[in-house]
Amino acid sequence: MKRALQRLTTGLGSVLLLSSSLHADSTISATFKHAYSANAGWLNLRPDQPASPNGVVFGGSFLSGHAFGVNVGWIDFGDGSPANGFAYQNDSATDYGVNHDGAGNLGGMAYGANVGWINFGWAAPVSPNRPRVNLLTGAFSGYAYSVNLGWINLGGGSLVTTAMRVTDSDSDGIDDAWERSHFPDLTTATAASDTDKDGVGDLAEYRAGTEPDDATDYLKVASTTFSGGNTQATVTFTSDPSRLYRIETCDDLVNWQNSAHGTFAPDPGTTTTRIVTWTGNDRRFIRAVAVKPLP
Ligand SMILES: [Ca+2]
Ligand SMILES: [Ca+2]
Ligand SMILES: [Ca+2]
Repeated sequence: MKRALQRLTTGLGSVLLLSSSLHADSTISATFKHAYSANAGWLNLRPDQPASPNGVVFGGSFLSGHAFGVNVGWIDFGDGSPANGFAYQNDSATDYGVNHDGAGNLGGMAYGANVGWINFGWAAPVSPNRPRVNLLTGAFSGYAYSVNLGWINLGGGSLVTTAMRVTDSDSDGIDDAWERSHFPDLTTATAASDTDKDGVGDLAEYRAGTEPDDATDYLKVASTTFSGGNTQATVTFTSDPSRLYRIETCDDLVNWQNSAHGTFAPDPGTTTTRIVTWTGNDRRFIRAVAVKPLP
């Protein structure tokens, strides 16, 4: 009798542990490093080549570092130390900068001594002109706005980040900013803890972008419909816009193979559906795997 099974596994070591240093190089591409303002000309987000200790760093929930324009001087994207540990409040001269909502949408403010504030949070995330970063490619798009400079174009393919850098000072595999946004400190969540006791550890919930304090929220296959004589399945799994995904299959629970979809961005909303096909064996295990973007 033909048999097909489904199985879900979260995370599964698919996320690289990232380290940081106090003088880390910019994450901006050495080639695609420019935004453009009709009034200010090119703005370089990776100045001081080839190393760029002052350049912009794209992080999991905030940005830091500086851009430089010949006509406008330095522009500060934030000092990398938001007061609450995960997002600049932009309510004081010591707590300002550009934020990232985790799903690629930018917000908050940059500041230049010669040009004043530059607003990244002027539009709703659904706006096609909202400043954002494509989590699959690292490409920026949309516009920031400055009263003194007007629109600053981040798109057109001239600005790319090659990484999303996070800080993990307690070496538990979990981005410190994510820990501080969900817990009162860095010691509550560990590589072994499961705060909401839903059977998925806090580390795996971080990798999957699910809520570690909501027992109903974790990465799971919601439905699997088999067809084509058990050589095809339509798989629907819960997904979060802050993560990328793979669908993997195997017939022995050991040698998992990525599907032809590769690594892909989720559908809009809270679930994602893909059709996977296979040949050669009538027994097939299927799992969805969350992947941190731009490792
Ligand atoms: Ca940590
Ligand atoms: Ca949990
Ligand atoms: Ca949970």
